[in-house]
Amino acid sequence: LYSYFPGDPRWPRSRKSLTYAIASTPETPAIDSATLRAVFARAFGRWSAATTLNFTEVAWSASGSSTADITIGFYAGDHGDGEPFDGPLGTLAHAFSPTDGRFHLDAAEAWVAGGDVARAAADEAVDLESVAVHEIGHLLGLGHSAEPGAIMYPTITSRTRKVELAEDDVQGIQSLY
Ligand code: TQI
Ligand code: CA
Ligand code: ZN
Ligand code: ZN
Repeated sequence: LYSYFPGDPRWPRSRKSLTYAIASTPETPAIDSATLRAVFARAFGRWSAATTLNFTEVAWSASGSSTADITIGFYAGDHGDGEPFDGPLGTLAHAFSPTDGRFHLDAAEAWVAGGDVARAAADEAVDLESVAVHEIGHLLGLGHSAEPGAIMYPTITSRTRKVELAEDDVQGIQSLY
């Protein structure tokens, strides 16, 4: 079964349209920017298909005054929020609960975007879209699920792709929004 963050935080019901921006940090992996944007667009699309929410990419503002609801960025090691990343594998990414909107990815991972992760050269290759779909669940207020088939189930293996919402994820998000 799905769960929520303590206190059931959620985006206000009046906010059906949320915006996101992809930060250009120095640690952003050398993934072609069109591919990167397409992966996040597909990941958000899976959640919008199950709800009345919709997500629009807006430009990242380097001045720090980004108006996006959700900000996505790649960082290595200690990046100033008290939850340092740990190099390859271990923690892959983390997302804060609504309505914080921060979504950070560990720049040290062997990210695979839009390709066939099972055929990736690195044993530690991680499928970016799979992690993004899971973290977006957190950004929207879902905690972990006890259902092994769910996107929100707290296990992921390298070189594995898991991007389809399970019935449990759909029920969880529909009960929040
Ligand atoms: N990051 C953890 C996660 O997203 C961070 C975390 C730990 C967390 N406990 C939490 C977030 C409680 C919210 C609430 O779960 S991770 C998975 C999964 C990670 C883990 O890098 O370990 C996925 C990233 F679910 F497989 F464990 C993506 Cl899919
Ligand atoms: Ca890591
Ligand atoms: Zn962080
Ligand atoms: Zn999680």
